[in-house]
Amino acid sequence: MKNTKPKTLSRRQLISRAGALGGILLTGCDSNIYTPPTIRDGLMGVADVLTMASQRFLLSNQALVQEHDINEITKNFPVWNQSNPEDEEYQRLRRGSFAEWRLSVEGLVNQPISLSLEDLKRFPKRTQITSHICEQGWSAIAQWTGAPLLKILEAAGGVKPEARYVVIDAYGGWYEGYDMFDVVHPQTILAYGMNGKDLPQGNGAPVRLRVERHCGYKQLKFIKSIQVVSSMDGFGRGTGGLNSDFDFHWYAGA
Ligand SMILES: Nc1nc2c(c(=O)[nH]1)N[C@H]1C(S)=C(S)[C@@H](COP(=O)(O)O)O[C@H]1N2
Ligand SMILES: [Mo]
Repeated sequence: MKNTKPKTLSRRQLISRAGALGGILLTGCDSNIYTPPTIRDGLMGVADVLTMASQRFLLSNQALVQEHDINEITKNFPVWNQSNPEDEEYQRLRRGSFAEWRLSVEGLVNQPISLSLEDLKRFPKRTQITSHICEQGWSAIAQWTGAPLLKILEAAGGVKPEARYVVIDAYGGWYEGYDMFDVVHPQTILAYGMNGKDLPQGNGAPVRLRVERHCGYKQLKFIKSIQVVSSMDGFGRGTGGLNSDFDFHWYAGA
């Protein structure tokens, strides 16, 4: 993985370089607009800046969900639905303690990457204690530790201008689609830790998604790959997720 320092641009610079940009995306941005790590002097990808600036704008109005106290953590957090996908590849990786697990990040990113569990653990970490609310009538609180999804897309060189959704595939056949509001949300993490330990098998080892404004079924377990796409057409019924295909709402956030 490349490790490049983010640089900042003033709003004036950004506007002058992205001349065609209407005012709306910049409303609310201050002078420290973050630009993706692929952008360096003289190699300004206006499209990247636009995309990231608009993501920052999206981000600026997003509230965090409530985080709980460590003493509110639920003892015996349930293992729900799939607990150990039968998928042959998954079983092979599990026997090897996921040392050979690789997360591919592809589609509409500038530089597709493949990350091991160790790579993922080297990203800036976020730990959060949140409520998991299953649409099937239960809820529980746990502490999750992982890498922000936004940081992973940045490591893949940022997304292309036409990027609109992230589709995540899981071992065992589940998949889900997420829009950029959720993707860039600071509490959206690829979690490899739960309650201070490695993510247990039944709760999605080696890595699951936490997308905290959503119900249980969007908290995808046993993650296999990440794909950035411009449209959800062609996925299931075109609404973006196995559960959406079962008539759960694609967006059922709080
Ligand atoms: N791959 C995969 N992800 C999944 C599921 C699943 O069966 N397979 N179930 C979903 C549902 S409906 C819920 S409530 C949570 C359950 O997570 P848990 O087993 O950690 O309680 O995972 C979600 N993610
Ligand atoms: Mo659920």
